[in-house]
Amino acid sequence: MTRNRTAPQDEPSQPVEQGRKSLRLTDSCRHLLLFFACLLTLYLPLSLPAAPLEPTAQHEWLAEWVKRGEFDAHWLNELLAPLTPDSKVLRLMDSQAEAKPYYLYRRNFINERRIQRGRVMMRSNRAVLQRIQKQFHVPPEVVVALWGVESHYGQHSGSLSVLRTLYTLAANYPRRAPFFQEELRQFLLLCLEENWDPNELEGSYAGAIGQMQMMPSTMRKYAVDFSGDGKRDVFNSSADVLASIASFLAGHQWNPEAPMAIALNEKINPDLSTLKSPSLNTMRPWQEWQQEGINLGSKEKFPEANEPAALIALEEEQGSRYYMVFGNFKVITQWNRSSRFAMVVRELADQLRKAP
Ligand SMILES: [Ca+2]
Repeated sequence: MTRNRTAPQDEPSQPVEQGRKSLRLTDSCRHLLLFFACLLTLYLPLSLPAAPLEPTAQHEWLAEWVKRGEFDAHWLNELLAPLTPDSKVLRLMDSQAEAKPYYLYRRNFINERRIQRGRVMMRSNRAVLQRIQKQFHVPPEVVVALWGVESHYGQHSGSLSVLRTLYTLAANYPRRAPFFQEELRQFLLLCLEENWDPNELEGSYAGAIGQMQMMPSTMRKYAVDFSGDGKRDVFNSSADVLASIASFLAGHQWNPEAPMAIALNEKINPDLSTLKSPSLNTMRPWQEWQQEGINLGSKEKFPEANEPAALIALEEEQGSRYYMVFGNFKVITQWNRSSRFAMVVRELADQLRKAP
């Protein structure tokens, strides 16, 4: 009964086996069933689906893409009309982890398993990482750390349909709809350019794709073919994945001479809690911090006088821990806005650099 009510009326809604059984029904039974079906139609009008509107007619933004000549209306409608919103995606978007204190957040990423596998990956990709470093001027351990944090080195790249996820968020998540509408557009353009089947690709609940979990717009801009086969295969080729990460970092002005972050020793510094930067957008040249008495202790890599710097605090079990963070730290926050994210990338990279 439920099946009949939700199925379009002009289509056979019975699975094959049930269909076979119905062949044995007598004519009078069939008429009786038809009668009851008509009654249901009369008394339960609200439960019947409205005639489905074509997506390009339903959503102005889709119509606009067609008007601009970016997509064929028929192609879009065929792709999008069968999709239903994915409630799991909406639930996950709304339940995004409240900002956990750093020491709890870190546990998900900095653990023996991820460090050991990262070291194996550093070794098994050594040659390609050297070529990448030569071309993009970014350190291998940072590239591999981002790969490790994003997908455990390609082991977990998400298993949700990218198309359905992005359409769900573009059409049913008002808080960030314009953002996801643009990501859906970029995804569809990518599919056309790369000859990908939009229905085939899987990704995260936010629509991030590939082993480095880039959003489609970022991927379209920064992904590269480094294996030389002419395809940006961010799903299977570790050379393409690693070079794409490096291409992003280089594109955001990674400075190979500068540090990312340096933890501050409170015993040799002024009261750090009063000096904290309001945000990473208010970085000041390192020399201004020096003039305020900030002491980095003895470190291998000192920043240049004009290196942009900010003072941040992350929560440890014993209380706040303070760091001077520099331009490269901000580059990582262009990948993911969270300072905690940038700091786990830096910690994992440190562990990988020390690799035996
Ligand atoms: Ca390739």
